[in-house]
Amino acid sequence: MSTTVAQNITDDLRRWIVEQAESGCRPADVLEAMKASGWEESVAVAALEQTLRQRLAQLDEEELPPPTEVPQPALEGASPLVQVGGREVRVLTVMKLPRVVVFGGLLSDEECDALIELARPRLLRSETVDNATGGSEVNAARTSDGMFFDRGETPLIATIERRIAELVRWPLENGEGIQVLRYRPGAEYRPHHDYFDPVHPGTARILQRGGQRVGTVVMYLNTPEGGGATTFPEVGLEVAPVRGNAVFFSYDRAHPATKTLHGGAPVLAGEKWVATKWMRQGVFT
Ligand code: PD2
Ligand code: ZN
Repeated sequence: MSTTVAQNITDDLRRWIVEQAESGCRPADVLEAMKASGWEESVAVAALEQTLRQRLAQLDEEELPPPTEVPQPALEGASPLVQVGGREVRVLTVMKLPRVVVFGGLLSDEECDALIELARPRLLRSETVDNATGGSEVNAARTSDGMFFDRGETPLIATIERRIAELVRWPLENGEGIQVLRYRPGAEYRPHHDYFDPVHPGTARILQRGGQRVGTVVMYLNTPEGGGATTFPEVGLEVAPVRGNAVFFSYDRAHPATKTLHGGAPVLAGEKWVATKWMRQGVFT
């Protein structure tokens, strides 16, 4: 005959379990100690699991920086079409975490071609941020050529900037100048986050010009013959680069919990041209 004695998981027991775990004791050894002091195994296992899971969730919360406001496309309606600046843009894919929205037809073919021709004579080997100083450096992780337009530099640039600001409901003044990148066959942009990592010594200087980045729009200016998807490796998402389409993603804190790690997969054939608009928390100066 077996008797079941109700065994209560008290706050003291929870505290003891956390202490043991945090002093390096393995869960299996904590379990053995609990059994040795009279705990029924299934009750002890449940107490251990529940307590350690709660503690992990608590630590995660404590370590996350607070969320900030981010650009938000107007997707409240049932329609897969949004009207921006007199243009009908298609909503192709929507994801919550990471926050990703893929748009079809954000740019016309003529706008794509015009951007490429404006950028072409000004291309230089792309640089990435030098984490130590906040300056920029040539980097093997990004084997493309690129250039920046000033905000509002030409009527076409100004039109596209107004369209993006309306699409994602974020002030035009918070946008960095549009960057155009050209990838040749074999070129890629290895996975990275677009926000500036707060632990890097150079970040404070970068943040003086409008705070953190909170959103990105990558616009595809051509359709490469092979490869060149924008990838989100943590969630297995690949956005096909199709001329005129764009991928938007936002990150409400400078933290990997946003799951916005993303890259440009190697171009396998032909060239890939993109234009990127990054958005800051405040006015970009
Ligand atoms: O060209 C891309 O697909 C790509 C991928 C990752 C662009 C960027 N990041 C970027 O411009 O930040
Ligand atoms: Zn990026």
